Amino acid sequence: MQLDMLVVGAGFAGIYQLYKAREAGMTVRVLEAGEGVGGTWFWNRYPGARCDVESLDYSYSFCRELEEEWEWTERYASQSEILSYINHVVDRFDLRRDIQLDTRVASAHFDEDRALWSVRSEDGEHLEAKFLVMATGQLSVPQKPDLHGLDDFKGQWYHSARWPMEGVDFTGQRVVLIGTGSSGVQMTPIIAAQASQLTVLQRTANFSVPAHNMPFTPESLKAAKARYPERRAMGREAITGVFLNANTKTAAEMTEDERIAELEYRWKGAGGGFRMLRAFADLMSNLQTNHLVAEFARNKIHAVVKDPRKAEILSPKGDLPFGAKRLCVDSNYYDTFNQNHVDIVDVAIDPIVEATPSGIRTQTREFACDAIVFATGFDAMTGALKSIDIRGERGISLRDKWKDGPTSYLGISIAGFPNLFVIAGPGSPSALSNVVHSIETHVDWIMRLLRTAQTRQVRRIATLQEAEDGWVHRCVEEANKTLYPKAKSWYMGSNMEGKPRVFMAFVSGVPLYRALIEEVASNNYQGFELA
Ligand code: N01
Repeated sequence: MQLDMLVVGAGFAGIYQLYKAREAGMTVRVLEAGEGVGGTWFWNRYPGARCDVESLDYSYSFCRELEEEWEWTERYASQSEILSYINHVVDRFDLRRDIQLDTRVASAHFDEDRALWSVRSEDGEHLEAKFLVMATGQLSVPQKPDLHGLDDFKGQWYHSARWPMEGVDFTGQRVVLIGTGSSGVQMTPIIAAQASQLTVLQRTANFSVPAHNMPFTPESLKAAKARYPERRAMGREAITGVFLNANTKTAAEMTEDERIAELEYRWKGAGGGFRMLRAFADLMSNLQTNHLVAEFARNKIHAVVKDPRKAEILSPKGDLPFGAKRLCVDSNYYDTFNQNHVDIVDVAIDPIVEATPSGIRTQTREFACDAIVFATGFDAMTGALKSIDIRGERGISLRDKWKDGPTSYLGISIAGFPNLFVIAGPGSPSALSNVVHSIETHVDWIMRLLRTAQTRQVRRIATLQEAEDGWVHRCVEEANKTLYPKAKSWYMGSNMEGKPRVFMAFVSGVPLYRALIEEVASNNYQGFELA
């Protein structure tokens, strides 16, 4: 079957891409590995899973009626509510008929003579399309430590991103949880409420800030919706695509009292969450300013966690800049460790050795348990794209091309891979932004490019190598102006052994990024060859 466009992935990105391509009169099909739509929100069903970007922002902005009719119940929606929302969107716009579930793409090869992408599923189905859009997500391939002895473990083990559909009841169980990123931080209080014993194994303490989640009342939701267009417009002009009331002053421009007041306001009064990252204009570029915020956050941990031993383990070390590893946003995370049956263990100093039939063994201790939970994250940014055998011009393989780290032009296209586009991929601000906003930006931009191509009867849209080199250089340059590369984070590939260490996102924010991609478009798609 030959289509105008094939889209891989039916999460937020693939669904919007389908909507826009169909609107443009294209024949489209979305191939999705899962048995339902939703991407991240389909797979990540662990206890306590919810978004840490406010739902009024972490939602599509393309349809005013959709914004009006959907009733978010909480400031930060739960996984199940977001999944219901995505399903609602799919049905409301009659998108389901072009989404093929249970279909994992194995390969995608570019046929140069016919300028067509030839795509095969793991089941052997073959499809062809003029354009291939990878909407495979940044955090979709789970990574689990290769733990010796796990097969002999007599209890059950789970990964946060492959949680059983029917849920897990930990009532009365002894649970060992490995990992203290966003997933681990969110599930800790919920598992603690059920388990008889919860031991959290932490390799690196990260910063977590209070979410201050709360239900909407009919009045508060109505009031927020009345200002929706303004809210969206302010989001578009904000560095992360969400308006967080950024302080435009550097720390040095404020007095000590003003600095503390600003931090307290953001921790509590302003509503918590990512607002902390906007506390000072130079927070992510000036180590001295960053230390102030890190110290403030460490003091907060010590104020909440009564046991000084636990508080010390939970406090991030001085070499981790605040926010350089993705900030966690929590509800009662630190307070959970005040319960006697919840403990934290520093496995950086006492490394995990193996699983045993009865639990987990570190170098010096053994933790007997009934269940092991891996909240150990993902092969981020590149994992999903590299899991598919993608071959472009002259049979060049994406896996080979990206062996030293991902390269792209504008985070959207890749030299040597004509007519292929990536939504919210490496080299774009997506990982550091409200990803739904970034997705809409990408899809809208791609669709304009495709309309131009159609008008000019272009069959092949190719990225020039020098344009890609320039973009990669620009991304590195922008990252080096900040403190982000100082952390061992998934942004850098440092969460996985053997993965190249490269900062994988465009760090300088959504408005600058949008200006740059607009400039490319208005300069006759500079950096592309339209043939
Ligand atoms: O994964 P992570 P995540 N032995 O990579 C540890 C998004 N998200 O699933 O820091 C011991 O952040 C690892 O230790 P270290 C969000 O963008 C969003 O939590 O590498 N420990 C770390 O503590 C987020 O950033 C939401 O030293 C090991 C943890 O496992 C991203 O997804 C919710 C280990 C992994 O943390 C990923 O979050 C959830 C090992 N061998 C996720 N290997 C919301 O919207 C890894 N670790 C709220």
